[in-house]
Amino acid sequence: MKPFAHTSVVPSICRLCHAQCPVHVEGTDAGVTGLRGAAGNDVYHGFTCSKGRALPAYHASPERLRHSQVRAPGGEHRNVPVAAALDDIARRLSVLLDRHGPRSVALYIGTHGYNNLLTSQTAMAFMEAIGSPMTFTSVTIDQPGKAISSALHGTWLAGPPSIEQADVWLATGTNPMHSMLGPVNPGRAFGRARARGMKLIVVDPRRTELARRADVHLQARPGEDPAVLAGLLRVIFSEGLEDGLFLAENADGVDELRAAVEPFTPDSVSRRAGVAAADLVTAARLYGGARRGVAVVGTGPNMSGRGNLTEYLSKVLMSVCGHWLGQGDRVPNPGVLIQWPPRRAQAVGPTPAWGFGERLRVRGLGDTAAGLPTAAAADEMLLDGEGRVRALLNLGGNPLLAWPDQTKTAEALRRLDLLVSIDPVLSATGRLSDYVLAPTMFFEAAGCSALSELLGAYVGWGYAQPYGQWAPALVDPPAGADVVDDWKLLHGIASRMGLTLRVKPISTLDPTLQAERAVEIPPSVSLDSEELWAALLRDSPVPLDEVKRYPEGHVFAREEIVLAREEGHEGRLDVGNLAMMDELAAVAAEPGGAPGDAAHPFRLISRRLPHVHNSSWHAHEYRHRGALHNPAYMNPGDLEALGLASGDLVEIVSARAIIRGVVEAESDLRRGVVSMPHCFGGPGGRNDDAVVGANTSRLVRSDVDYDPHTGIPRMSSIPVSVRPVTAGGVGSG
Ligand SMILES: Nc1nc2c(c(=O)[nH]1)N[C@H]1C(S)=C(S)[C@@H](COP(=O)(O)OP(=O)(O)OC[C@H]3O[C@@H](n4cnc5c(=O)[nH]c(N)nc54)[C@H](O)[C@@H]3O)O[C@H]1N2
Ligand SMILES: Nc1nc2c(c(=O)[nH]1)N[C@H]1C(S)=C(S)[C@@H](COP(=O)(O)OP(=O)(O)OC[C@H]3O[C@@H](n4cnc5c(=O)[nH]c(N)nc54)[C@H](O)[C@@H]3O)O[C@H]1N2
Ligand code: SF4
Ligand SMILES: [Mo]
Repeated sequence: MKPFAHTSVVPSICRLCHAQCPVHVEGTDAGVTGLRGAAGNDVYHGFTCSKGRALPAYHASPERLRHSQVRAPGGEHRNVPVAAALDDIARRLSVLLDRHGPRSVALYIGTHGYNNLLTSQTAMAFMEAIGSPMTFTSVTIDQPGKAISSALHGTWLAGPPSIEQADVWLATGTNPMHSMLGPVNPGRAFGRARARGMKLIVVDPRRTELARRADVHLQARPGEDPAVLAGLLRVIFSEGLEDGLFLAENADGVDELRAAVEPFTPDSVSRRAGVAAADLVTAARLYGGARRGVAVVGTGPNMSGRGNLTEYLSKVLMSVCGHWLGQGDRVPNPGVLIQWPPRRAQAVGPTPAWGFGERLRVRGLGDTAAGLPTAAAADEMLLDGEGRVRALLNLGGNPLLAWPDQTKTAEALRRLDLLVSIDPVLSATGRLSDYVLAPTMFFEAAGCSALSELLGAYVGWGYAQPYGQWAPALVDPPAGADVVDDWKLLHGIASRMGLTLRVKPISTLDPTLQAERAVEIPPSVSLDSEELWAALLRDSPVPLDEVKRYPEGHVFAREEIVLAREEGHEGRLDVGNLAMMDELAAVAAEPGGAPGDAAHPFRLISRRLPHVHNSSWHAHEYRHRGALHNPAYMNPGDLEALGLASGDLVEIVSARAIIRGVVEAESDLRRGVVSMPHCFGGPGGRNDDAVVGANTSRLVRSDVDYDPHTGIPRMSSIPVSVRPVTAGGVGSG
């Protein structure tokens, strides 16, 4: 019995993005008709965005697959009963495993694989059951520097202050106002923090919605973030703003760090990054002078080269200033659905960042703290020989639009013996897939706030309170639809292969406990999704049944203060990691600041739009000048110099490819950059259409200018030139 049988407005959770906003869904038992923010919620305060408010439209969309699809020999897709699809997929996977071994089968967990924890946990259990190490995720083409820098620097068990506790916030290349990757309801959270005196520093080539609220906006050239952060550290040391006591007790490598930042004088940073030296000094004084602070890095710098170093220096800034929570401080979120390790004022020392696990066959890459390099997944499909990847399970991702180097990705996906996507629409990747398995969507499935709670593991993200919410399935799938929850599709394949899945719990982060408490699902045993959630959350600090008692979401009465360091504890942070100091020396030795080579004088940078989520659901809500394309935003001065005006069609040329874009004036951008959203492009990855947009990943090469460990190539700050499309004159990318 679904809740709409009883009432017409029901509380639930939006699951279009990681923010998981509580919402009030209007509908009947025939379907959802409307959606509002959950006014009265003490954490989100009624927040929703236009994407969330469009969920009812997505549910009803004609684009939405009501049946799984099989690709006919001619390339077109037609309906197939899900049972028949799973039979054939299981048979073909078994043949590949027999003939070519486990490495021939790879998994890619994309954004909507992650957004649904049951699915990602089940998928990892599937890979373990077949013995394949080839799991790729969007993490290594997103912000791999986060996990790498934590491994190199070590972690502070008490964690960072929340937005309610911080006296200063340094945001480098992230725009939570649009991305929602940051504190919950970022507009309100930053507004309130600013009102109580928190200082805000933003480093971004664009005057973003966050930068407009900043005390200091360092509108630096893209890719110069290591120099900017090293410059801040140098001022902090030279003015004695470091926390000497914290460093003496908890960190190694201070002398190495001091020496390594020495070349980054305010004047030299000013020259290379194009920011005023006085602003850099002001920012350093604001940051270093505060008691508790946060330094957070986003996708921009992670994709602009040297992302590990930028993320590392950002954590080092927190440690050098002793900005982490200390003994006696309030723990923002002691945990509701997730058991966090006890918060103590002590360091866990560095752990291996790379050089372990599966080796890839290209570019010397291998497993890392952030996972296997997704930028090399296409190479693993293309390169002949022992171990070639021949099948890919694509879970809620869209490789053809999202992976770097679109041309190579297309060739690789076409070469596969078997490509299976789990996706509620026929995406660009779906069109190349042998099967597209149609899952249930959003309000047809149960969900909870565990994902947002898990984001609290990262500096600057997640809940500032012990908040939890559960949302049961609200509506049935459309009449006649042949769809099931994503994880059941994977279980269906596993059952047919005779595999028992050992699905790891969500509620604990301890690997030993995860292995011990795994939920066994033998072939042909069926659980319903609510039972699986309950099993995977059975060790939660607040029992799931208690969370369910508050359908509107609830702040639970859990209080914790940071404990003292344990007697005899020896873990120390490393602020002078050798590899990072070497990389910083390499930055110091580069001239920096060059806008690109003469042939490619602009830098194309990534950005997000408030009403579009990566490649999903472009046909709804989002329109720019009546079309669905991703504008190429440029400074009006640059447009004028090129003889261009908003709405003009241009060619954007990199060393790799040419795409077409429609330029749009944006005075918030610094000159010399082109800012263009990613994950656009037409059916099958078509790029020559100013109506549906062009794919910026086509401009990227994955085998030059990549990180030697995570493999992430330059996906932002790409050297390009821009030229008008003259009538009749152009080819397409
Ligand atoms: N509305 C919306 N929300 C989303 C998404 C979406 O597509 N739409 N995507 C989701 C995903 S998958 C993720 S990972 C998160 C990402 O979340 P964020 O990292 O906050 O992403 P952006 O909002 O694109 O912010 C990146 C910023 O980096 C800047 N930038 C680009 N290059 C550089 C550089 O070299 N240096 C510096 N300092 N800045 C640079 C850009 O101008 C931009 O303002 O957002 C998530 N949320
Ligand atoms: N050049 C460049 N490239 C980039 C980026 C950039 O900034 N610049 N950003 C990178 C980042 S941060 C990321 S995370 C990746 C994104 O990489 P991906 O995750 O591979 O791409 P998405 O577009 O998010 O793919 C989401 C897919 O999930 C489907 N979907 C929507 N709802 C559901 C659902 O309920 N269930 C299921 N199963 N599927 C659903 C959508 O139809 C879509 O096909 O792209 C990366 N690529
Ligand atoms: S930010 Fe928007 S899309 Fe994301 S969960 Fe909230 S309402 Fe949904
Ligand atoms: Mo992402």
